[in-house]
Amino acid sequence: MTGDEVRALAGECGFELAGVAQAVPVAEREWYHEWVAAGYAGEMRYLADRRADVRNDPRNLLPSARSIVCVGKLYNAPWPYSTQFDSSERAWISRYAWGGDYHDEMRRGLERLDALLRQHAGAPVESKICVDTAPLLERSYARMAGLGWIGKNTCLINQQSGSWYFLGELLVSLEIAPDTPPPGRCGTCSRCIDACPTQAIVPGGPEGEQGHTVDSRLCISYLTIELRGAVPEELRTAIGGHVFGCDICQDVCPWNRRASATGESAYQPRECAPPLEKIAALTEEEFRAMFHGTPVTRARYRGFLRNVAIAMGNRGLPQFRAPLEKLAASEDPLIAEHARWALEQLG
Ligand code: B12
Ligand code: SF4
Ligand code: SF4
Repeated sequence: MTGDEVRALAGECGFELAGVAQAVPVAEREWYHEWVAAGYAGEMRYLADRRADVRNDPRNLLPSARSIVCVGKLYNAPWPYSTQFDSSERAWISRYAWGGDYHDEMRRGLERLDALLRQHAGAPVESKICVDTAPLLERSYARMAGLGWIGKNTCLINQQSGSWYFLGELLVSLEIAPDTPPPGRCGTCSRCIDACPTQAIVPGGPEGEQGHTVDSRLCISYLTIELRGAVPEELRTAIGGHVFGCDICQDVCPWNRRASATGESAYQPRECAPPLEKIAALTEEEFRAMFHGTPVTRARYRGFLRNVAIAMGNRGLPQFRAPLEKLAASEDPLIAEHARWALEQLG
């Protein structure tokens, strides 16, 4: 079977990008451990526990694996970039979370691809599907499979269509000719580094101090999605109106200027900039109903209200005083403390 045949089958399953990498360790696996040792994973324990070593070799996930079919699913929608958006009354949700949760949708597509590959191979095949949560260096294998290069913002960027892609993999026991990784095309550009509000893109990477990496502890995406406790005070102002995730380092990337957009119903956006007063008043049930089936639920109710309080403090409108006073009276000390901080910002 050839890479082109795999790409044709992946296209039938709705994946815009596909390629093949060998199921062997990648050279930069060492860097992953240095990244964790430097503390850059913050409190994301799933990156640092026993699963860290599983990442060294994809055969730890499927011992018979010979090839990794890597796919990319475009999620961009023809709505504005956060850097073009200006409304003090509204919050901002990052692009990947505007529609339904991608994990289930990607898995369904990969199950179809698995079935097609089996038919095509005409022989018994062992396989394993991975999407995001598996201990696999997804960006590394996607690069090896020719899907794109790793930008200074650490995202996988495709030369033709940008970086608004979810990644997924099908580990298979089939031997398929691997694709070739493309060259890096960032050149002397440093827009993402300059635009990051928290200076989270720091020197480092498999190529040493000349390269770039993300210190999650500073990244708004981590602070608003993954961090469960208090957001360090010195970082709160830079979060601006973000209440879930951040896209600034991709919004400013020249390779996303002409990024393609998806027309598929499963990835259609529902909500990108909800009014802050509305989301500050949500009960837990209303929060679940509003964001049901979207990635936003990952922040959990209390984390979300913590983020909303920060965003209100940063937007600074006088009409936020009353809703913030309500949040400051919350029984949850996390929400109450962030709301008190926000009230101080209103002056
Ligand atoms: C933990 C995690 C995060 C953390 C840490 C991010 C980070 N940059 O490391 C936080 C919470 C901050 C985060 C944020 C986001 N994430 Co995230 N995240 C992950 C997760 C679960 C693990 C990533 C990881 O291992 N990080 C550790 C570092 C060391 O690894 P890495 O960045 O993957 O880098 C490896 C390679 O790229 C390679 N490499 C790095 N630099 C270079 C340079 C060269 C020259 C070469 C050759 C190789 C190379 O070496 C590294 C391994 O040692 C992956 C899913 C997965 N299983 O991989 C999704 C994933 C990376 N996230 C994804 C997305 C969409 C996001 C956000 C856009 C979400 C948002 N809007 O808020 C942001 C983007 C922020 C950013 N600039 O990275 C997508 C990325 C898609 C893409 N096009 O790249 C992934 C792949 C999920 C998926 N299945 O689609 N994420
Ligand atoms: S996602 Fe936002 S905070 Fe994180 S590195 Fe990119 S610009 Fe910086
Ligand atoms: S903004 Fe520039 S440096 Fe950053 S990823 Fe895009 S091309 Fe590379």
